[in-house]
Amino acid sequence: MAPPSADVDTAPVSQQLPSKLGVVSGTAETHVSTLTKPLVYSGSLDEYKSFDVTPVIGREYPEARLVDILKDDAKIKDLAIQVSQRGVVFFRNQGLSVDDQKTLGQKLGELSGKPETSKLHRHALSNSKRGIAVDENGRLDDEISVISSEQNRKYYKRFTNNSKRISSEGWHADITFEQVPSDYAILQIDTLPEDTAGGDTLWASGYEAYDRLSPAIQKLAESLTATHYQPNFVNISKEHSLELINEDRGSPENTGLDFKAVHPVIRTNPVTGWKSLFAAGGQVAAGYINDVTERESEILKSYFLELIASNHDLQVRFKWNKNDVAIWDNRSVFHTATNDYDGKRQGNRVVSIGEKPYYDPNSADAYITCTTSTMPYLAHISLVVRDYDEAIAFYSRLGFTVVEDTFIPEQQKRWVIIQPPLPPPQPIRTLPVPATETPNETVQKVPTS
Ligand SMILES: O=C(O)CCC(=O)C(=O)O
Ligand SMILES: [Fe+2]
Repeated sequence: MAPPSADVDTAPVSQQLPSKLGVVSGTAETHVSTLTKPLVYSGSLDEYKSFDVTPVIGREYPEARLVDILKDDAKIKDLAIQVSQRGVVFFRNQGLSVDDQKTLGQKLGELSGKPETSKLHRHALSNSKRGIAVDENGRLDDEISVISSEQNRKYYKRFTNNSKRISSEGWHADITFEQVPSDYAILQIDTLPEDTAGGDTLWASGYEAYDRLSPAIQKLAESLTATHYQPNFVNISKEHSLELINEDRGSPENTGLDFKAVHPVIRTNPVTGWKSLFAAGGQVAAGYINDVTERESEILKSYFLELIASNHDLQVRFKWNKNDVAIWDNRSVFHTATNDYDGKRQGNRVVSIGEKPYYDPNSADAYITCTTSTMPYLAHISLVVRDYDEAIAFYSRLGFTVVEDTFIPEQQKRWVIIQPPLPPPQPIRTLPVPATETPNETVQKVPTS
């Protein structure tokens, strides 16, 4: 691994102002989202029963059928928005066919603005060459990565029985070593270990992890990029004499056997417009934060991993039944498998390629967007009047009282505040107000000009 260096003269991402979502000024407009603003959910999925699995992350549709949603592009688009907002969405007992799973994977991205050149990912290692059938007819398909306990135990040390040292090492987002990585992933588990619990999957919110950074560290992180690196595939291919897919892995840019890519540490999700921590977990374990010292890189990586692994209140844990489906947004959540069972567990995963990751300084903090998208309370209303005294007389007849009437000499203006006769209306709010804040300024302002 090339060590990070404080001497490398690279302009921080935040200094390269985007002119359109994902377009950095002066660069070619390739592999960028076609969206010019975040998408708004239309409500088309409200006909299905659903619930938030935790306040921060995860929604479950316990009864909806994905084959029905697939018939309606408006619903697929709304599903993409739900997945991007909630991070991961669960559907029970689907039995989705391979073709339907692939169509859904491609359409989720297409209908939410992914570039035309982005298709479904072909995994360099977990592809048809490993000879695992994706259906009961023995079909082999490069656009499905089979998630197989047997394959994991064969190739990855982390999945061997004696490897449960620090399981938080498993947190990752999929295929971020690609130049153009994933937007959405769909996993359907069809085989579970018999007569035993185990094999749950956990997801953690990158939006919330970003939000837990102090403003000063947020600013620092927003100015940084990271090198994502996955050396395992080449090592495994040498050790087991395996051929890897080395070209066009779902985007013309996803080529070669480097498995190394530079992406912003904080990433904007074009569908929500929210900022998310992106450089954390397995994808940067062998990589590094750029433009800082090696030690600083290690400290930052370890703190970012701690944020997602140690905060159980930004995680959701899913217990699979046969043919359950999870759909997640690889731009804004991390996930990890749980290696706590001995039997066979298997499923099909479709990974869609999205846009080239970017950071837009004008994008929003998910917490602020979610908590202020409705007005917390109303303090003042300005009224335009012809004459102050005439207006005061009029509103006095209606029972208003004057609470302030001052002349501001610097502005040569009169400042008049009147209050309605009734007890102050209850503030309209969606959040508890800190104890120091008094929410009863329900006065009316008469304009000062
Ligand atoms: O096996 C699991 O639970 C998740 C595996 C995984 O990382 C994936 O499907 O991307
Ligand atoms: Fe994964």
